[in-house]
Amino acid sequence: MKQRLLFLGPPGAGKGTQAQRLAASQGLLHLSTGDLLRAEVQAGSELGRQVEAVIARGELVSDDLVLAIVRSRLEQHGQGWLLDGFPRNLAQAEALDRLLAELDQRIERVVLMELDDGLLIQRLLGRGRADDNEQVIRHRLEVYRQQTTPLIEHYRQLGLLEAVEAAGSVEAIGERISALLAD
Ligand code: B4P
Repeated sequence: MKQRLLFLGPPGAGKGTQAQRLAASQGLLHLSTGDLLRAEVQAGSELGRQVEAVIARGELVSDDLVLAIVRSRLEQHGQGWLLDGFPRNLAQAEALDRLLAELDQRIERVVLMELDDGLLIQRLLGRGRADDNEQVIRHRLEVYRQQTTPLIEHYRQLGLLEAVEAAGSVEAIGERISALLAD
């Protein structure tokens, strides 16, 4: 099974949910930039306060900060990993390509989770995190369309992309993803 993975998709598609399950069952490092940024907020540092304001608006946190977080984790970890919610724009994807070349590692598969806006909004409103109100969700979807969707073409051209329908039960979607990673 593929060991170096990237999960891509709109907010609420279930990247975190599936990434956590798969990483636990396969012993992969689960690297969620969203979780790491929220941990910084929880820590209550000055940096955390800045991050909190950006997340609350539904914007992206600065590339430099996110890259520093990812670099420190990947440098400490030579085994399999699953990147969830990173990269989120082309600059981050290009920086990741450079970082992986430096570490002599490469992405083996990119899983694109696809879901209609109606279901995305429903799921996020149900989750009820601080940045899950309808106005901010709509802005996050817009940011996704403008900044993150160019990555679909980037990874398609590299021959790494596999799309999966993200509607259905958590288990059913998990089975679809495992089937894509089997060889
Ligand atoms: P993230 O933490 O990445 O969160 P997300 O995209 O909103 O959610 P995800 O797709 O992981 O959905 P989940 O499994 O939780 O980003 C939050 C913010 O952090 C961003 O807006 C940005 O500000 C910042 N950020 C993160 N990474 C960044 C980066 N690289 N650069 C800059 N800024 C960055 O599922 C959603 C809900 O659906 C849950 O309640 C779940 O239980 C439910 N669900 C999941 N699967 C389901 C299913 N099959 N059926 C029904 N419900 C389901």
